[in-house]
Amino acid sequence: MQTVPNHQVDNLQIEDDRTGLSVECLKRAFLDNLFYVQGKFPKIATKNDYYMALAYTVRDRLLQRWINTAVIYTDRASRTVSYLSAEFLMGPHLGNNLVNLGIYDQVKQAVSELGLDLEDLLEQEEEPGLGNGGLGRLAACYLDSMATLEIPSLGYGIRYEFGIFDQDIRDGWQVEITDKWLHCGNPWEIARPEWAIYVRLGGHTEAYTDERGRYRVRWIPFQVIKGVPHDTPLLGYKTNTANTLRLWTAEAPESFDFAAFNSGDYLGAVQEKMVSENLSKVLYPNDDSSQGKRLRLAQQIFFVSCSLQDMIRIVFGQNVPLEKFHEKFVVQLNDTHPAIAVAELMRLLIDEHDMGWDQAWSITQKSLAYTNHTLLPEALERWPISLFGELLPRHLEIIYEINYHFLEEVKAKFPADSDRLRRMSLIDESGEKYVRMAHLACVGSHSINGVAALHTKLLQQDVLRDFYQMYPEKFNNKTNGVTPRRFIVLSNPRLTNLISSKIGDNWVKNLKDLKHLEAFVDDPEFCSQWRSIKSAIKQDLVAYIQKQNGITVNPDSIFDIQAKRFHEYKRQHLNALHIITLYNRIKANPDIDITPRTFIFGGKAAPGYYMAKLIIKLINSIGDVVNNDPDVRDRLKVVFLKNYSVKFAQRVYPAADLSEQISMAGKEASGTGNMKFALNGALTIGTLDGANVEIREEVGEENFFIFGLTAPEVYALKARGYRPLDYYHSNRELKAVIDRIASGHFSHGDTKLFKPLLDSLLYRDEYLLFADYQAYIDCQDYVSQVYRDRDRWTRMSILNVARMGKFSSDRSIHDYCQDIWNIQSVPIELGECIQAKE
Ligand code: CBF
Repeated sequence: MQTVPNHQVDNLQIEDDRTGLSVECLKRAFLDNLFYVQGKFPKIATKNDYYMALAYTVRDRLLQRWINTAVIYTDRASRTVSYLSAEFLMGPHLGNNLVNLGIYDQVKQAVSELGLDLEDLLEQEEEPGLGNGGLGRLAACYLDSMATLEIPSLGYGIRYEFGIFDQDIRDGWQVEITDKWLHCGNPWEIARPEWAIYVRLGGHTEAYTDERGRYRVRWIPFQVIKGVPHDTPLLGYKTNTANTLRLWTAEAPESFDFAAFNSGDYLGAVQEKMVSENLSKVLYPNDDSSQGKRLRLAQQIFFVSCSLQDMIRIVFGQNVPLEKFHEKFVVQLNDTHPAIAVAELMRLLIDEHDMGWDQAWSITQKSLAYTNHTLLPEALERWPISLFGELLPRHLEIIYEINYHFLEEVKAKFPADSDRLRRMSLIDESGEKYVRMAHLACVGSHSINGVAALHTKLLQQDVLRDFYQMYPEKFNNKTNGVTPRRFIVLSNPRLTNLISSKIGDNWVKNLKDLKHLEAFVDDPEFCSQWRSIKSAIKQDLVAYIQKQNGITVNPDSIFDIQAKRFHEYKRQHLNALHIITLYNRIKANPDIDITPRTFIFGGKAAPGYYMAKLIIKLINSIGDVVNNDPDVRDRLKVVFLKNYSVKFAQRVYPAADLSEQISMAGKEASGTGNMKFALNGALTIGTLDGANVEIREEVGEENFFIFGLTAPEVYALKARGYRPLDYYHSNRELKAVIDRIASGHFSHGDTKLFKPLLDSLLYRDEYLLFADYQAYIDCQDYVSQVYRDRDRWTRMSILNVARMGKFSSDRSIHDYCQDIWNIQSVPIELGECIQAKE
């Protein structure tokens, strides 16, 4: 029997080059990886070679923990969370792993002694942009927290070859460029072709009677796709737990290639391969909208089927009877993208594993739980029946049967209510027929949660009201959270050090401990240190902006930042109306006393979302005029930072004075950027939407700039009949702003360019910008006034940070564990012998 040594021999500490953490050992390991993995030596090594050598050095240290974790989970057949998500926006791995391993400083010293700069190497990493925004980033925060809380978990998703597009700005317009995150290789993952899984698509079904005389259905597919898992270890913060992110790549099964090759159809075989590989080629770049595309449905069944089959393989591997699937796994569905899991798990249990309907249904419901992330009707996924049946004929039959049983239940609970049956059915029959994925998820899960208190309430009252009345016990709220490791410790080391110097570093794992900072809010020295840190970080951003955009920014101005996806409901254009209001005031009175501001924007628009792209163009056009108008005299600057990403976000959040969270109330499910800004000491200007409501409750209303209509007021105004033109005619400043845009002032005299945007505001204004305009401007004037009182602002900033403890993703995960998953932590000890099979 072979054993892996635990490096402790007769009290003599021997450092293994793959596991040791001292500076000397890290240096040796780094050079070893440079030679033997990259095949390079310093004289000819590129920056990427050095990055790769360092990444492998760090990965080796993860592997030690990963393997220990896997051994213990396997031995104990631990209950496990499977987090199914079409998106994981992980951000760069290297820095986060250094933080979680607790070796940031040693590595910095090691590479510096080798003549390299750690920041430079960190910059080198191409981040895996396998998500659009909030939903994918939330999944990544949750994986970090699960590992930190020592919760056995597997993240399952798709290894898109092309993640979210890179954004360039040309002549003020967004231009999309293909993301090539894999072009230099990915040192963090390990492919596991031996665990490949096959997924069927298309074709037809046949009924038959089995040898025991039972009615059965067989699915004869048109196409089979092979899913190959690629595993990435995810280490918790200062724990030995390293969980797994398992992403699937689509390939053509060889047997299919052979058939075509043998028949001499070489091109046909290659074509087959390309069609198969298409499935994991590209991430759909749409946030908050569903387009009913065949490829997207194929992607969903692909990763869901691979993942469920993989779980069944694990169940069998650990000698757990399949009847206990729900005891071994709880499967969290991250929005409706994986909702096909309801039908697929039923199919696997019934058709492939011979289980009866009732037992399969009970296991399915007990295993699955559904998180809803949006109230936008256009984002609720529905698939045309024709498309669905063509791609997934067997699943459609199963859904019809689930629907039959479900509607019987509804009839029993609400007799003689045919309208309710129509509303709740899994099939929308109001026109062309559709499968409603949110309904499928609700019926097939034992838990349904929203992502902020207001969002959950609105789900219960509106979007999922019928389901709430049917199954009130399934509904619960789980307010989102963010990981303090990436979003303070890694991205804001200066603030981290200051905080830890006062209250110790327990807060990194127990974010509520930040409340101890309140004791220092009246300490002038602490306040001055707080201010100096913000100011130094702002200086760094000033330099970055100068380099990136060639714009000179005043570091003492208010850094007023809106960084998020571009969408009309998020109202970046309301922010633009404020900029023009200030600009108009300066033009009318050039000597007016205005608190200097730098307006910073970042974010991508879905490539097909014309209005969002026009808003980007408007902001850049305003910048061109305002930044170059001598009357403005550097009091206002408008900066659009291109290509918003996790890496970029880490640079921007710490530098913000003011965080813009100004969506129309009732539209933003939660938001998580709002949490990251506030954790870094920015004050928020926001509506009572999503998690803003809870942030304000926590930090205190006197430390939060609130404005605008509430969700009930929004509904009431719309119900009364909203007329944006009335606001335009009756508000002098608003009219001047709109007229200035319409005059072509920001478009070189072109009066047509922004007309579609202006028309949509003047004649529809679906997101009530005009109704909220005056409240927003008044609130912004108040912000400018408060900012001039530096002591007051600093105090508010400290209190914001001190009171943000609730918004750690550790708290969210703790709540999921208690209320939905019923799962306990499994601590991992290092140094246990790993025994090879005899
Ligand atoms: O819950 C995470 C985030 O998800 C979204 O980004 C989404 O894609 N539906 C929402 O728009 C956010 O409000 C939410 O924070």
